[in-house]
Amino acid sequence: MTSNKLLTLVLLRQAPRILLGMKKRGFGVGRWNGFGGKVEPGETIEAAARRELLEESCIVCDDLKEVGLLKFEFLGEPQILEVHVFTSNNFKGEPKETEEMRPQWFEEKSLPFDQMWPDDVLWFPLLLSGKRFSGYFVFEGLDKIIKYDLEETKNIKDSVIS
Ligand code: 8OG
Repeated sequence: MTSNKLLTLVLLRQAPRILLGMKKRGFGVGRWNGFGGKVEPGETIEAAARRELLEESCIVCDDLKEVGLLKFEFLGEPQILEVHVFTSNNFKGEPKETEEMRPQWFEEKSLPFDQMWPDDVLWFPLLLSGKRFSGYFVFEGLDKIIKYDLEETKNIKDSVIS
């Protein structure tokens, strides 16, 4: 039996820059990523995305757009991670370092993909060009993708990727 674990991920954009944070602890430590985490029981996915963004970067954003749905299977692990990806270019506050993340603005044209999750180089181009997308990635360990599907979607919920 597999079950899905719901997670959020927020990428803030201020063209031509995008905000990433260096993950300082826990899952994904040592990698640059957007801001996000687990959806709590009783919480909507969007509310979780706002809360995690605030907790990890001190930024308030009430204008999130859901752009992607990514699923991750790790060989030997029963749980599938289901990551709901949001973007926004409308937010308040300056990013501040927290216990979880050290924020830094990057030029969209020179993202540090060699220090990001290995799937990111595949779907970031879709996000950066304003597309919606769905993906399913099978990992062996934390560094190797052995199989994946990725598609542009009109409506994330209509994705054919299970
Ligand atoms: O609460 P925690 O820090 O463990 O949440 C994990 C965060 O990492 C959450 O924002 C979702 C995100 N995440 C994954 N896998 C991947 C991935 O392959 N690429 C990116 N960019 N983010 C990921 O869990």
